[in-house]
Amino acid sequence: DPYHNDPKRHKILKPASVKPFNAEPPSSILVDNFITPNDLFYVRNHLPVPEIDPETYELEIEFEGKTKTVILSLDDIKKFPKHTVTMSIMCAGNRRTEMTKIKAVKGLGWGNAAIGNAQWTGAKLRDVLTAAGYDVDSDEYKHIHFEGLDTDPTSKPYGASIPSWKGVDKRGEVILAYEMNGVPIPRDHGYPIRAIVPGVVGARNVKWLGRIFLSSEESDSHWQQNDYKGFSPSTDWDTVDFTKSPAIQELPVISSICKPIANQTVTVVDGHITVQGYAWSGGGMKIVRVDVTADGGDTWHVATFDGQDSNDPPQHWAWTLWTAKIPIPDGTENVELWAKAVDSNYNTQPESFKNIWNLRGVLSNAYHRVPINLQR
Ligand code: MTE
Ligand code: MO
Repeated sequence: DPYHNDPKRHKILKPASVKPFNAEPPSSILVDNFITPNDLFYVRNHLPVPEIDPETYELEIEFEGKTKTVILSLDDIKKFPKHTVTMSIMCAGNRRTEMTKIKAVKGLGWGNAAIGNAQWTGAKLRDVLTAAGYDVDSDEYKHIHFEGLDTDPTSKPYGASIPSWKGVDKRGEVILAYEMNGVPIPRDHGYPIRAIVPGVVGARNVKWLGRIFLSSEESDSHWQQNDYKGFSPSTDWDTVDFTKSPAIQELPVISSICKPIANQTVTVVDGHITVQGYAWSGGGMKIVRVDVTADGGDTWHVATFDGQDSNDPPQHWAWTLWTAKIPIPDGTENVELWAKAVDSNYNTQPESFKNIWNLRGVLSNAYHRVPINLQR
């Protein structure tokens, strides 16, 4: 069993698959903390968790067309100036099960908790590449590949790439992280080194980083080329052409209601109920507003923010936690809550899943709709 060395996980994580391990916490716990505790952070593994000895760990850095390989130990990476970013990581498939209600999709059945927010500490990729002899202002290579030390049965590693401008940009804050929330990164989340790419889809935040490769081309990995791409709702498995869609990088704006949960019975207090959730946007955009309605959009109530980073866009990497107080007319026995967020570019969420359905069930960011029952 290639999975026999996988780490122990918190019982609260609900597996969507066990081998490889994929699991999310109950969404209600997300709004309890601005920083998601490490053991409650969703896990998305495609392969067995590699067993890595920190003493012998090596990171290889290579440049296309050049023979030299730079090799760094864990201690070498820790010698660079330490940088911390607070940022959310979200899977492109977060909230997929809601999209599935329109029509089946291929992908793990994620609820709305395939997202978490953490403080990541490490060396700036910009500094590491500069030390490796790369002129970060040269634009010499278009793409930076990241390869994990997790491999499939044919020894092919998990891999992805990002545009190089993002990897070396001063404001990009891409780091080679060795700490998650102040402790060494747990095995499930990439021990000992993980590429942290703020504002960019989870899939490019490569865990158990073993190799960095600068190239004129994107990564040719399955996950870059034949997965994590969006398509028209009318594209099916007979017509899909993965070469025609770009790989997902910066994610669109999303929000979700975490409390109450669907079909919960909620007590009306002083004619009101309290609704809590998260909102987040990719590319370093900031959430500027969250609107909630309980009457199908006739009246919208603006949420207050409980947790938000002070960083300005385009370096606003963390999610926003919010609370809305919703008035409930006397006698109402049930309502459907809807939430939508607006980011600092005034982009907002699509109204329904019907028009954004795609065969892989990614980018599932339509209004969250949560039916609840009321009691007094
Ligand atoms: N990195 C490696 N090496 N192997 C993986 O399977 N999964 C990716 C990404 N990095 C993955 C990886 C995906 S799809 C997501 S959503 C995030 O890691 C999940 O990060 P987490 O498990 O720390 O929440
Ligand atoms: Mo993912």
